[in-house]
Amino acid sequence: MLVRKKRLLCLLLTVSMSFLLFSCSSEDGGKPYLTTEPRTRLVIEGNPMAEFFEITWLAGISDDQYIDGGPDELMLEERYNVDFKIWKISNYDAEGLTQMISSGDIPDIGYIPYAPYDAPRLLQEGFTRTVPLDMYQDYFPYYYEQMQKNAPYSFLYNNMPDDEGNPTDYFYGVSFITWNYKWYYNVPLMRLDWLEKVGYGISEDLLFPITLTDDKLGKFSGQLYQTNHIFGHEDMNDIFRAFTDADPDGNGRDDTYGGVIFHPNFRSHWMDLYWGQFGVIASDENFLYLEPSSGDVVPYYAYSGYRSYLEWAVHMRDQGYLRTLPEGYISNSPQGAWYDQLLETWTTGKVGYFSADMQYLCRPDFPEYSDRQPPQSIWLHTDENAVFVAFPALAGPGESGTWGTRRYNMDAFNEGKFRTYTVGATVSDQKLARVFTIWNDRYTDPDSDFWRTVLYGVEGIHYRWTGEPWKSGMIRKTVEEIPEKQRMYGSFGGSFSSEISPVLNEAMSQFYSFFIESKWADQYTIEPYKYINTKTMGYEMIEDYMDLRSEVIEEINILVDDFRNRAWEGSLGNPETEWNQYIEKLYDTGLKDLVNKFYNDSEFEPYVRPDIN
Ligand SMILES: [Ca+2]
Ligand SMILES: [Ca+2]
Repeated sequence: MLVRKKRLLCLLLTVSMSFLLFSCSSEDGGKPYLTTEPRTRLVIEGNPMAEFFEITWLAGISDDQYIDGGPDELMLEERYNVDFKIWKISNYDAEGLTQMISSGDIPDIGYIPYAPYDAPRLLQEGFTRTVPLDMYQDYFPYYYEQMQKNAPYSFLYNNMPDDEGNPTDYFYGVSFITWNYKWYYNVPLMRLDWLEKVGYGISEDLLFPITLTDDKLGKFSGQLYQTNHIFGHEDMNDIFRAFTDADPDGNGRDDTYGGVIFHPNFRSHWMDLYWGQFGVIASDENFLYLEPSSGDVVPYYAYSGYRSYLEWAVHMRDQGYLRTLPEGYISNSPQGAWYDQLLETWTTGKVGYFSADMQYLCRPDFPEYSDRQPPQSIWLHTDENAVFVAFPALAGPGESGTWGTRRYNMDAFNEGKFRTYTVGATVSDQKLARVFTIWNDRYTDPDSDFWRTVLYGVEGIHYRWTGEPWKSGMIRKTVEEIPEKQRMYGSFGGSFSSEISPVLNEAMSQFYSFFIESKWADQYTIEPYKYINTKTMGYEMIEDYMDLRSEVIEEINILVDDFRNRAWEGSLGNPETEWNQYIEKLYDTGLKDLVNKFYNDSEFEPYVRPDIN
C-alpha cells in the first residue's frame, strides 16, 4: 500500500507521459532545478471519471482519531470514482512524519508541515513530483484564475527555477491560497460612551450594532458598534486628551487616559495603526518608501513619515494622553510579557482606545484568549455597561490625509512546509487531474448542497446556527458530540479559498461582512512603494543585496538606535537639524550604496498590490 521511496540523490525523473530532466544545484546541495522540457499535455478522452483511482491522503489535523468511511469520504468517493486511503498520522506529529519519511513513504496528497523536508527537498530526494502549470490551466481553472488575479508574484510561489534561476512552468507542490491578504489584524476600538461624554458622539445613522445571541455574551448585544466614520487627526488628538483630562467615566477622579503606547523600538502589528497615521508601517522592515524630499526609495528609518510619527508619539506620551505599560517593553523579552500586560491594562476599564485583535471581538469561545480581549474583557471584568465603537483606521494630519495599517499577508499565495500540498512521485497526471477536479468543484460550487454537506456536515448533527442559516454564526459540534459513524475527516477540500470562510462566530460574521462591503482592506491599508523579498527582487539581486547589507547594517543600526532613543527621551536639539544630520550620517555609513545600487534600481520594480476586491 505504501509507496517505496526511490533513493536517488541527483535524479532523473520520468513523470507519466512527459520527459523532464531535473538537476540538483550540486555545490550547495540546494534546490533542484529544471534543465529541459518538453512535456506532453494530458488529454482525457470520453468520460473523465471512467478510470478508478485509489488515492492515499494525509491532510487532516488529527486524523489519528479518524474512522474510515466518514460521510464526507463516502460522498466524494461515490461522485468521483475514487477510494481515499487516509493515513492516520496527525500532521502535527513530527515524530510520526519523520518516521514515515525515513521509511521512504509519502502519501499521494500530503499536507505534512512537520515532516523533516520541505517541498524542494522532497522532490530532490525522490518523494514527490512536480506540478506543471498546464495541469492548473486544464483541471484546476479556479486556481489558475487566482494565479492570474494575483500576478506576478503568484507564479513564483513554489516555482522551480531553471539552472539560470529563471521561473519555469513547474512547481514543487501546490501552494496554499489564504484569504487574509485582504484583511488586517488590529482594528481601532474606542469607548463610545466616553466619546459621547466628552462631546465627540457619532451620529446614529453612522453606527451599526453587532448583535449577539449566545448564552455568554448575548446580554451585551448592541454594545459594540461598527462605523465607517473616521475622526480627523486633530480631533483624535483632542479625544486622547479628553479621555485623560475630562473625566470620561464620570467618577470625579483623574484616573483615565487615552491609550497605551510603546517605545518605538517595539515594531509590531499592534503599533501599525499609530504609525499608519504617517504612512509608515512599524511591523515590516521589508517595506520601502518613496521619500518625497529626495526622490529616493528608502527604509522606514530614513523616511520622513517615521520622523513625523516619532514627533507625534513623544508629544502624546509627554502629555500623558498615551502611556507606556508599567514595565514597558524590553526588546529581548518574550511576547507574553507585553501581551499579557497590555491586555491586563486594557481590562482595567481606565483606557479609552484599543488596537483590538479583530478575530476576538465578542467571541464567546476560546475563553483563555477571548475573555482577555476588549470589548468583552471589560464587560466581563470591569464595566458591563461599557459601549464601544470600532472604526477603520486612525487619520493622519493634513487635508489629503494618510492612514492605514498592514494587510496581514502581502500575497494570496504561500509556500513553505506549512503552506504547501505535496504530490507523491508515483501520482500520474491522470490521478492528479482527478484530485484537481475535486478541488476545482469545491471552490467553484461551494454553495451547493453537495459541497456544503461535504465541508460542514448536516445541521443538527455537525453544527447549529445562531440565526438565519448561512447568514449567521455557525456553532460546530466537537468530535465527541458527533456519533462515531457520522464523524467527518474534514480535510479533503484543500486550502485555496481567497474568501473568508462563511463559517464564522456570530460577531465576526457581521463584522467581517461590513468590513468587506465597506472595502476597509482596499481603503485603509498601506502598501510599500517597493517590497524587499526574493519574489520582487529575484534571486540574484537579493543575494547581492544581502551581501552588501550585511557589511553596513550594523553601523546603520547604531545610528538608527541612537536617533530613536534620543527622540524618545526628548533629548534631540533642533528636530529639523538633527534629522538632516541623522540622514546624512546614514547615507555616509552605507545607506547611500543600498539606495543607489538596489532600492532605486529600476530592475527592482515597484510593488504590485494583488487584486483584493
Ligand atoms: Ca476510502
Ligand atoms: Ca475618572
